[in-house]
Amino acid sequence: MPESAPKQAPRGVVTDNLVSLQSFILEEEARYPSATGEFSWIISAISLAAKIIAHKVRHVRLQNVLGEDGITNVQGESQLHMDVIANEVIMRVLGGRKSIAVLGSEEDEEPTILRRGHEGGKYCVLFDPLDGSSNLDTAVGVGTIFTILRNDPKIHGAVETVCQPGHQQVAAGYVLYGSSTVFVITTGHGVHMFELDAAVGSFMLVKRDLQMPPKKKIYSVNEANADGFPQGFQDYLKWAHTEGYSSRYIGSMVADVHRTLVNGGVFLYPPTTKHPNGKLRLLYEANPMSFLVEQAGGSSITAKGGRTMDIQPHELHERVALVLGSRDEVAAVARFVK
Ligand code: AHM
Ligand code: MG
Repeated sequence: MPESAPKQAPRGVVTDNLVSLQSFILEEEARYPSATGEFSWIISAISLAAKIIAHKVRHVRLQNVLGEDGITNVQGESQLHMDVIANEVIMRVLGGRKSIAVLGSEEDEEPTILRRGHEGGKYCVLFDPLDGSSNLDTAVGVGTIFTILRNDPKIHGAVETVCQPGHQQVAAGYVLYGSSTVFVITTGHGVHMFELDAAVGSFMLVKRDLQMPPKKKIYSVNEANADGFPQGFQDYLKWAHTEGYSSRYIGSMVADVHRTLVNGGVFLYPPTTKHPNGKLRLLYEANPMSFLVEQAGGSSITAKGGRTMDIQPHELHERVALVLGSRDEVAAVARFVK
């Protein structure tokens, strides 16, 4: 038999040692000699919450937690049992971390101050505990989105504290409870992906420094709303139809953005008749996803064409119309919406 060339691992697949999320974050922190380890405690809390939520999501029927809770949240949307459970899990797990100053959730009207700066509160964590939860009854992928901000001890109000533009994020990520459970994170040094090994109980590194393709003819949008989109978005879609684009839309942001991050393409939630300012929330949906996409080589703009992460927020639940994805695809949309 002729000697064949050694088999190459597929591009992007990690071939080095097994690394857990915990050790990866400790490694990252070691870049900063002054780091105290408090940040890695927060990530470890988020990963613990994610494991608990992943377990719940996988047993929603057996545990009889599908359906509505009978409560309407601040967005005017009825909360599902799983929204409430996921929120409580994250609140309880993060509540014990001594460096967290403020927690803010999609499910709660106001951010909660846990401790002030002089009591050791260094960071704020904002999150959407279970995005896309209305898809749970059809077993579609759902997710948790989070962002970590610094706490400025000079600012006293909780809302003012968390209303920071996206470019100030310290870290951001999401957990996708899909056919596998993946944890995707950036601390501003690339995007890294971990997969939950449920038997071991750890998120393990599967892709270091994920870079998204600069172009891919896929758009992801709720096209049924197209008649209510501003003209530029309608023109973009007409153009994309003539250019041979494919359409992929799950209706669960974490799943749609994850596909866009891995395969390339563009994800859009433009202004609609029902949501003239867009539907997605700036602080805990759009900004964390924009940070990840930019770190993976893509870009993220608003319906007005500016960088999403440069918007100065004014309230916790502020909405924004959003376009994010592969660099060239976002640029193609920008040509029409300007
Ligand atoms: P939610 O936070 O109430 O779950 O809503 C956000 C979800 C996103 O996951 C998804 O991108 C979007 O709503 C889908 O909206 P639509 O059904 O209007 O297309
Ligand atoms: Mg949401």
